[in-house]
Amino acid sequence: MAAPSLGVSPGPTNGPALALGARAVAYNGDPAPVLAEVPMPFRPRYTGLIARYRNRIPIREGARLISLGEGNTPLIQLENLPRRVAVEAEIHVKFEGLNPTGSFKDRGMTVAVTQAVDEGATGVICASTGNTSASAAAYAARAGIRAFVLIPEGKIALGKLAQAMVEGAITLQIRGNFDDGMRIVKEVAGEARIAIVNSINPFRIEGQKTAAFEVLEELGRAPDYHCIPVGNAGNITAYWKGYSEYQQEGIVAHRPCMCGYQAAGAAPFVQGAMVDHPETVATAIRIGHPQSWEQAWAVKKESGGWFDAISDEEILATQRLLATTEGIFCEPASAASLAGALRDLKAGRIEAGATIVCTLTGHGLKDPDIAMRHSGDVIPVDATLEAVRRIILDRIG
Ligand code: AN7
Repeated sequence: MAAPSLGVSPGPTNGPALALGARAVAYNGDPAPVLAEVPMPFRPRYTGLIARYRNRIPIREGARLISLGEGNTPLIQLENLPRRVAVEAEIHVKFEGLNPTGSFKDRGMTVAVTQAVDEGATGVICASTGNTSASAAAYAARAGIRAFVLIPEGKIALGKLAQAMVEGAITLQIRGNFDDGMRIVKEVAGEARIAIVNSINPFRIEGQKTAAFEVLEELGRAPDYHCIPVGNAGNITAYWKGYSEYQQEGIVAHRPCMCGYQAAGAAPFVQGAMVDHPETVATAIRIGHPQSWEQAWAVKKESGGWFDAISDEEILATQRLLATTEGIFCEPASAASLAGALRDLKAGRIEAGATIVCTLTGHGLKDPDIAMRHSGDVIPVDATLEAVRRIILDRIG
């Protein structure tokens, strides 16, 4: 029997599965090669964090897992940026923008929605500055249940709004801010078989703690400092739970010092009191009444860490710096973690030589408008070789 003709000449290897250094095994009608004898580039399929951490997440055995392959995000060591700003430290960023819907919320949402479906809920509801609603909408769609999301009037990144709408969530834009929405969600949720999937849902925290597991597994130890943006303070609470579990089980010896950074106009943890009219360009963390208030103070105390405020200018400058020096595009709220780390390194509050992990909570593509407002302009040019060549040569000499 002749090999089927695909219109290409048969190469030394046939098919991508054998392409990685396997010796030529022409598959031209001869009996199939014995697979075990061929070095195979296969690996186990990654199917999301509940499957990965099955015995560490309190989901009933046999429950239907609602997953989009979340988690397993890269921990990227910064190579150029520390030198550029003259700080001496080993800085890694945990790029949570590479989750399925583009933010860390997916880690919590897979667990919260799995649990909700297992309990027989026919819908989920949340208040959101954007990312939670995008994630809730996606996981509800995956589960085949309804999502209701309450978002603030204006002040939501377009990408996040698009996600919620395209993913079929019933999207309510309330005349108020996130804190107003959160209050209403808590009141209304009791009236239907509908689960709240904000981070006050403990299953959200159970999912989000896995990011700390991944950091510890890849570094082989705890970082000295973990820097993280803080809005409702669910995520800082979750990381601390993850770090604490691995330490209590003796998998690692230490836990990091936790440093939480808020936008200056929305910084209740820095002021030590709730803020009634939060304002910041980082709309994700435009939150004045954090839901995990007590928990976050406990994290600060137990870890020996601190909270600090970052101005909008510093947030945007750091977002740009990270993008231009390392090619990593995070959303404004995420840049608060790195901005804080850099400032505290320069001030000596974090010692030179420290190992630091910064969580980049969301992807820059969520909110391109704001980032583009502060980047260079496009250059209009005639469609001629000479015009284009001149511009290139002017810039690379
Ligand atoms: C990119 O989506 O609260 O301190 O409603 O989207 O755990 O609240 C988003 C929060 C940081 C703060 N970075 O995390 C919501 C919402 C990004 C975020 C935070 C959020 P928490």
